[in-house]
Amino acid sequence: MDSVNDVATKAAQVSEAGQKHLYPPPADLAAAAHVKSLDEYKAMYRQSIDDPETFFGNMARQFHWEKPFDSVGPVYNFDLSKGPIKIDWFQGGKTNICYNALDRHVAAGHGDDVAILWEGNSPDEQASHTYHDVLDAVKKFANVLKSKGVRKGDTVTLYMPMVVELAVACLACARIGAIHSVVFGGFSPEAIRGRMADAQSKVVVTCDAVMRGAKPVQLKTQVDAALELGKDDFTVESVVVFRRLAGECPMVDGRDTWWHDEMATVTADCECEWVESEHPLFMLYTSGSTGKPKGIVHSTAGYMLGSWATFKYVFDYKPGEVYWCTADIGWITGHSYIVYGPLLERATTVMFEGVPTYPDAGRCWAICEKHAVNQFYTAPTAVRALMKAGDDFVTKHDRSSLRILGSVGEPINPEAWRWYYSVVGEERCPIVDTYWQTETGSFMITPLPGATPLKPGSATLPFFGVQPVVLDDKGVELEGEASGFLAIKKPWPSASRSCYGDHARFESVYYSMFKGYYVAGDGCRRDADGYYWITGRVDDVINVSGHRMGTAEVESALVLHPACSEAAVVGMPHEIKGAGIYCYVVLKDGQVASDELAAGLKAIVRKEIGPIATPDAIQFSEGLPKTRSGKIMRRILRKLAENPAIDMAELGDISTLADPGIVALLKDGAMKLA
Ligand code: 6R9
Repeated sequence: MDSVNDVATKAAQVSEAGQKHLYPPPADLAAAAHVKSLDEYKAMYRQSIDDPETFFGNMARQFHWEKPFDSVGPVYNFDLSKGPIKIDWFQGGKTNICYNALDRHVAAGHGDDVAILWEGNSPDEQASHTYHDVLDAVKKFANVLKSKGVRKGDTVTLYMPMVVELAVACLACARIGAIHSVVFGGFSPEAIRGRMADAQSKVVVTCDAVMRGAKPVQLKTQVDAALELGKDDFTVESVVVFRRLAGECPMVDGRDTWWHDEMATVTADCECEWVESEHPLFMLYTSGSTGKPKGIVHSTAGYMLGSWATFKYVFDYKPGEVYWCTADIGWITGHSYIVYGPLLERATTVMFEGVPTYPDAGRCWAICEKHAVNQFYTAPTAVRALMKAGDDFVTKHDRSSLRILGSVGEPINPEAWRWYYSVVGEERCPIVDTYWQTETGSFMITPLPGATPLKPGSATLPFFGVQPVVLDDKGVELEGEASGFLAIKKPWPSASRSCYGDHARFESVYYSMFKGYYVAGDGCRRDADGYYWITGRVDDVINVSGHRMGTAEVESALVLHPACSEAAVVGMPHEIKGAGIYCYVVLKDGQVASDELAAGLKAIVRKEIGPIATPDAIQFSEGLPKTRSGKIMRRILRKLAENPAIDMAELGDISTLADPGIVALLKDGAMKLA
């Protein structure tokens, strides 16, 4: 864990760079926005905190409740010393999120509105799916799941690319009260196996293969390998395979069936299963600073409220607009802001199968032009990569439909912010820099485009119902301008409820550091205007291209290599990815460092976790900087990876190391590598 001093230094750098200008909301946009001024935001925010019963109660009543809730809540305990952590919203209610995302709109006469605009990897492949079409497919697939024995409360693993069928499968699970666990399509068989062993799902939905840019990606063979690896840990009875490419695809008799064959045997009649407000909707695995990824569990009603409200207000969505989030549904951003949030608001949501650089770096802007996209939401890493490709790729496409731009995944550096704002958005479109996490389910700190003056690099102010605080090293709340740990004081509707099958872990990771608070794992600074500046993770999590990578996971993979005795992994600055993965490796006796060995170590990480975890640098070293009690001093490794030329004096106190001499050796090695 970083100290508050580290956070303060980072905070000073971040805000100094971005705070010079204030960007007020464009007047015409504000005049027509859902929230039209900072004062209006402040009044709504106040009510959301002082009277959640009325504020969230009114919002929630626009949904269909099979059984109305008795009270809004929240009933909660954030204080471990007072018993188990518990969060409970909309008690006594029964509803179904699939019904609210689809049936409700069709019943109201909007069945012909476009729900999903799918854009294929190749620019000449696209499809438009109405609410009616999606509902029909969801009912059928829900029947397929039922025919495979899936019942309320069962888990279903989805390992799929960005095809409409992935959204259909999620909603079909929700329809029957099953819990979906989407595993990102880039994860390795080992990573799939771990997630499946934890979730114990009997049914897996996957796809034969998909093209990503010019590259085919095999999915079914990865699933097969995962099932083989995990055959002693779990039993999978059915694998349903969606056919995307026409190539060879091995199928196991009695276990594997084709999506299209299954869909041909079922009817499109399928009633919703009405579930309690707190019924788990899905789990999604995310990396932490220790141990294996944890299955973050989200509830039905609270998540429904949170994903919908944030979508509507932050993207200022109006009927008929076309909204596009470039994330993959394998991450939380895709869950909340491609599938649930937009569909609950009856939006048209674009789903893109390909990559932003195929066939060229103008693809995103070509899609914006083709579908007349109004809201475009992406990650700083993509902005930086596209910025590098040059302005011509942007300016040759018509972007006049764009109204609002969004950013998520990591702090956006002011340079990328300004390019996004002036070149992509022609200084016309507010940028909503949305700070949130897998665990929070929906936006926590974010501007409202018609209300909040922007400061490049700041996620600005809390969303309705969110009470952020800045804590010092001892967990004391700091007032006014302050730097420290970002924590949340009261529950918001879409807060995660548990780690799947391990509530004790949930409590210890998020609620044990400071009693009475949810601790996010990020450092932040609050400025004199009350704006929040996120400074990045304060734990052993690296944010690579906006994706969370636990250093412990990468280390566990490295030590599986027969030549590796010990490894320590830290983040390093990376121009495009934001952070890269820097590995210090100590070899076993008799092993000799070489480029081949470095390549072998990289390969084992790819195999164990997936290509997103590929190390950017491997430094062989004699040893690691350890305290006398054997704890690795990562602070030193981080500083060296950041700047190999760093002055020894700037490394801080190294006198508590068992062997202070190791630091000079490490520095030497780092210089050679750089
Ligand atoms: C949604 C998502 C969460 C971590 C989070 C923080 C970083 C996300 C950010 C941001 C600064 C933003 N993060 N959005 N940092 N500004 N707008 O990314 O979820 O994958 O769980 O990552 O990402 O460090 O703690 P997840």
